[in-house]
Order: sequence, then C-alpha cells, then structure tokens
Amino acid sequence: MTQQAAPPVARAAAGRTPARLAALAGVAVAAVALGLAEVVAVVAGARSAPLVAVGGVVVDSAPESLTRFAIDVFGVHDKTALLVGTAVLLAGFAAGIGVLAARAPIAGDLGIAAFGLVGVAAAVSRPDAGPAAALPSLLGALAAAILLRALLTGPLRPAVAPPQPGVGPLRPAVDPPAPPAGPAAPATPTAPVLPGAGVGDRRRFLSAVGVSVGAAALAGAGGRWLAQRRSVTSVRASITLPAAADVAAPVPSGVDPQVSGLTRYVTPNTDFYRIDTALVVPRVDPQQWRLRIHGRVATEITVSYPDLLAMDLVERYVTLACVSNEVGGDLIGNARWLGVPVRELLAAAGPLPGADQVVGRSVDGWTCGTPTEALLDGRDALLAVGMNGEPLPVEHGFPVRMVVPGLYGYVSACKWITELEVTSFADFDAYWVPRGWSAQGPIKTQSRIDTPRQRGELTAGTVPVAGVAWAQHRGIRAVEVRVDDGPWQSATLAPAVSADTWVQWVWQWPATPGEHVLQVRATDTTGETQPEGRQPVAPDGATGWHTIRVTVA
Ligand SMILES: Nc1nc2c(c(=O)[nH]1)N[C@H]1C(S)=C(S)[C@@H](COP(=O)(O)O)O[C@H]1N2
Ligand SMILES: [Mo]
Repeated sequence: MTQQAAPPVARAAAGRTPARLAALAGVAVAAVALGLAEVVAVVAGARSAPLVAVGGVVVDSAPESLTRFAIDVFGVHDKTALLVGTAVLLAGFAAGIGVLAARAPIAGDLGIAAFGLVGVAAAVSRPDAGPAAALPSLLGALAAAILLRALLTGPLRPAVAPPQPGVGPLRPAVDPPAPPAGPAAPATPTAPVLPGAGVGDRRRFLSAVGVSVGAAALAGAGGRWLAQRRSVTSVRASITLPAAADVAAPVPSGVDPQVSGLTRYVTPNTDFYRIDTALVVPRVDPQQWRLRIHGRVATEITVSYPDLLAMDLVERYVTLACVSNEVGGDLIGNARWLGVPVRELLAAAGPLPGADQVVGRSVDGWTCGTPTEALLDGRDALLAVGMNGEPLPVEHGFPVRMVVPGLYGYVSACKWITELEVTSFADFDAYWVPRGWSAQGPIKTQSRIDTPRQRGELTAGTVPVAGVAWAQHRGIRAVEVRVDDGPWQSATLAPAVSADTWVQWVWQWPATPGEHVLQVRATDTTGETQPEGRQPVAPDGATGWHTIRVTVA
C-alpha cells in the first residue's frame, strides 16, 4: 500500500510513529470514544452507550450454554465480567487500529468507523432505543478519528527518529545512546525532523495520551454515574406510596426462630437476590410509564402510574424464587409486596377464549409468559409498586413489576414491566423458552439447610439444624432431616404468613463426634415429598435433597 495521503517527502524524512506509540494512541482514542459516549449517553439514554448496547446484544444472542457458563464462572459478577472482557478485547483492536493508522491514516478512519457502526447498530437495535440512541457511538467515533489523526499525523505527533537497535520506542527521546559517529555528538535524532510535519517530543505525545485517557476515564465514570443518578433515583425517593386497602396478614410471632445462621423470614431489599439480563438497569420515569394490556382482549387498555396508585392496593408476602437456583442455593427471597391484583386489570381488558398465556414485556424487551389461569385463579398475582414498605428498588423493577405466587421468576416476575400481551402458548415463546427453558414454570417443593454450614466444624452435643423450605402457593406440610442415611426426623416448622411464602424449620440434633452427612426434604400440603433424584436447574428447576457434610469434635 502506498502512502498517498501524506506529502511523500515529509513522511519519508520523518518516518512513522513507532508501532508501540501508535498502539498506545489507538487505545487512548478508544478510551476517549467510550468516555465521550458515556457522557452523550447521559442525554441519549444510559443503555445507548456502546459498551452497554453491544454487551446487551451479546447477552441476548449468546447461546444459553454460554450464558450459563458465564453465570457459573462469574456468579453474580457476570455482568461486570462481560463489560471488562469486552473492554479488554476492544483495547486489543484499538491498538491494532492505531498501528495501522500510523501507516495509513485512512485505515485508522475506516477502523474507527467500523467500530462506530457496530456501536450504532447495537444501540438502535435495542428494544428500548430512544431517538438519540445512535449519538453516543457516532460522536465517540468522530472524536476518536480526530484525536487519532492529531496524535499520529498532526500537532501531537511525537518526534521520530529512525529505529536504533536496542532502543525501545518508549524510551524518552531526550536520552538516546550516543550515535556511533561523532565522539561528542549531542543527543539529537540522526534524521532531521521537518518543521511543520508535526514536530513534538514523546513527552508531549505521551502527556496528550495520558490526559486523553484520564479525561476519558473521568468523563466515562462521571457520565455513567450521572446517567444512572439522573431523574429516576431522585424521583423514586420522592414517591410516597398510598397505604394498602387490603393489608398483609401480620407476621406471626416466632416466625424467626432464634437460631444463628438461619435466614430471616423477610429478606431486606438490599439482600434480595437479583437476576435479570439487563447490563444497565432500565431507568423508567414513572410519569412516562404506561402499562398497555392488549392482544387477545375485548378492550385494549392502558394504565398510568397514578392510575395504578389510585386503585385499591393489596399487600402480600410472597417468596420469589429463580428457576436457576441450585439445590441449596440462595436465589430466593421473601418480601412484602404492594400492588394491584393483575386479575382486576385483566378483567377490565377481557381476555378472549383460548388466550392461555399472558406475556409480560419489560421496557428492555425481555419477556415472560404466564398462564392466564394463574393470573385469574384467585391467587395474589400482583402488579407490584412497593417492596417491603418502599417503592420498588430500581434493580427490582421500578416503577412496576409483576409477582405471581407459585411460579418461578422467569415465567412471571417481569420487572420494569410495560406491557401485558394476552396471547397463547402456541403463538408466542417468551425470552427463555427458545433458550432451552420450559414454557411452564411452577415452583418445585424445595428445602435448604442454612446452619450448620457445609463442611462446618462443630462440637458434640445439641446442635440446631435449621433452614428454610418452600412450595409457594401449595404450602409446606412437613420438613424432615436425616443423619448418615438414618431415619427421617421431623423438624419443627415456624409459623408463616401464608402458603405463598417459605417457612423456617429447626431440628435439634444430638450430635456425636465424627464426620456426618445431613440431608433435608420437604413435603408440601398436597402430600408430595421432594424427590431424591437430582435434576439440573434447566429446563424447569432443580430437584434433589440438600446434603451437607460436617465434622463434630
Ligand atoms: N425485565 C426483566 N424482568 C425479569 C428478569 C429479566 O431478566 N428481565 N428476570 C426474571 C427472573 S429469571 C427472576 S428469577 C426474577 C428475579 O427478580 P429479582 O431480581 O427482583 O429478585 O426477575 C424476573 N424478571
Ligand atoms: Mo430466574
């Protein structure tokens, strides 16, 4: 390739920016692009920032096995891992673009344009893309192209000496080894640097790079912070929810047996597990929020947040569980929800015969499919606005989410909900269904040992074995514990508010010295006992008895 873009004499004489500096420039301009994009995203919408938008596309299109792998490997940090991984990959490409651009500036422009386009395409294709979704990537790319030119061929370009053996390109230009010719030669480059061809020194170049990266990091972090802070958090803080017209049954005394290490009956909002596909939590302005109930209904209806708050609110304790919860896992929590019964809104719309599925759709396009039956059969399926006495936390679906007792979250608990589409299971597959999960997701009867801990070391004597058991909407009838394959022993159940919540249980174990295996199983009020056979979480929830090993001294 010939370098037609620059005056041949000047370029030949001055040489090109060494590869390492060029790579550095590439990374710096990528940082600037992303940082600026985050700032633009404060206005254009946090989820239009290129990293977030591309990450979102990756999450939604990744095969289920990969998503599961990521969750297994990174646990709750899967989102961070994805963003960091993307950033590292991007830095590699950016370095390459820098090196190419040092040879042919047009290659830099093209490379940056390609990245900009990927960002734009991802941002505008997101389900909740606003009209300005393309702007963060566009402006970021533009800034990157200008800065890259300035660094590599413009006023910020480092002075360049022809390569000398043994001199690393990042050594300061002021301190090269004496050239072989001339005994007292001053530390000047052996090739003259032409005036006007971008005279500078590496220090100026490096400080330009440093300042760019620093400014980009500040802008990026500040932008991200602002975008998240802006409006919604403060709006949420200013909301006072109306009192419930139909309050929750009081929590019975003794609901929390005093056993250390046992999970509390009501899960505080800050400890409540969080599962969703959102890389950046959707920020929904309650004043803009609408819920549209449409599809196979007699009358399509739309309700606003004030409409919802003006209705009679119902308050209920409901234990939410994730289908991905492993036996013994903690993707489960119990909260006091405040909201409007879904059946009242559905009744107003009038589902048509044969419409056996209601699809909840989130502002970010995520969907879940709930049996119409479960929303109409009298259970406390809610469009919730409150959680444990507060407006819904933003991570848990502010301003409105659905909660349905007895169904796993992936088929019912739509957060940031904006639509209920009345349809049928034959006509629509919700988000997780094509990814290998069952369309039907009733919660399986389960039990968990919270204390003692796995591989715990105990002293002989009476040891309380305690935990939680759940079979939402059916209720737990009995919990049994056994030691070393011995006989099953009945645990004492604590009271619970209703069949829609978990229940705590305790069994006093006369522990003797040695290694022991403890197992638990629960029976629900239909008489069904948890099966021993292990099944994985996919496609419709894990089965098996929680089993732990302890040592008693
Ligand atoms: N918009 C949206 N809602 C969602 C999800 C999601 O990915 N996006 N995940 C669901 C799943 S799988 C579960 S288990 C529950 C978890 O609710 P939580 O995060 O409030 O505990 O939310 C459900 N609602
Ligand atoms: Mo879930």
